Amino acid sequence: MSPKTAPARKAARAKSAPSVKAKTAVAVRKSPAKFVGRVATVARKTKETSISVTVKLDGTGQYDVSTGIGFLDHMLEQLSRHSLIDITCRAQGDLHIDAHHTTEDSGIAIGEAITQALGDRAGIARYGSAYIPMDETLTRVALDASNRPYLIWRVKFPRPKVGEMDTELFKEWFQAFAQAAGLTLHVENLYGENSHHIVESCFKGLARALRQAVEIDPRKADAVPSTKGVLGGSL
Ligand SMILES: [Mn+2]
Repeated sequence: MSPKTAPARKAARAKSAPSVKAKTAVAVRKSPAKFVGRVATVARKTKETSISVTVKLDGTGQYDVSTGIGFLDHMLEQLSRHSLIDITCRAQGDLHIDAHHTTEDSGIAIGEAITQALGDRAGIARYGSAYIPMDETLTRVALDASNRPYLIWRVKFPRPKVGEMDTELFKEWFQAFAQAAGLTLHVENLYGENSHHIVESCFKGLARALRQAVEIDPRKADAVPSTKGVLGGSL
C-alpha cells in the first residue's frame, strides 16, 4: 500500500508533469474563459452556412466531421488524423446552390478555432514542412504559424471534379484556412496525375506541417517565437 495520500500523489504528478501543461495553463489565463487548454470551439452562422467546430491541438487525431460534402469530409478527416489535432466539424450549408460557401466557410471556422486554441502562440515551434508522396504524386507543404496570413498555391488538377466537388474549390478552402489560422502557407504539387491523390497530398502535407508548427517546443519555455516578441502581421 502506498503511504501517499491522494492529494500527495496529485502533487507528485503535477511536479513531474511535462512543461506542456504549464504552457497550457498560461494559454488558459490569456484566453477567453470558455477555452480550456489548447482547445477552442467556434460557432459561425451566416445566411449561407451554419458551422460549429471544436479543435483540440494536443489531441490524437480523432475526428467527427460532417459537412454534407463527402469528399470534403474525407479531406478534413485526413487533416485531423495526420495532424493529431482532434477536429469536430458540423456544417450545414447552401449545397442546393453548390459546395462553394460550405467549403470556404469550413476553412474559416476550423482556422479560427485553431487561432483561438493557439492563444498568443507562445512556446510553439512555429514552422513546419512536409513532403507527401501518394503513388505517382508528390506535394510539398511549408508553413509558418506566424499570424501573417499568406497563401502560395501551386496546384493544378487534371480533372475539374473529384467526387461532387469542383477542384477549383480546394484553393478556396486553403485560402480561407490560411487567413483564419494565421498561416503563411505554401503548397506546391511537384508532380502528379490523379486529382484525388493531388488534393489528398495537399491536405496530408498541411496536416503534417501543422503538427510540427503548433507543437510546444519545451526549449522555448513561454517565449513567443519571434524577435519582435509578438506574432502578428500588422506589427
Ligand atoms: Mn483518398
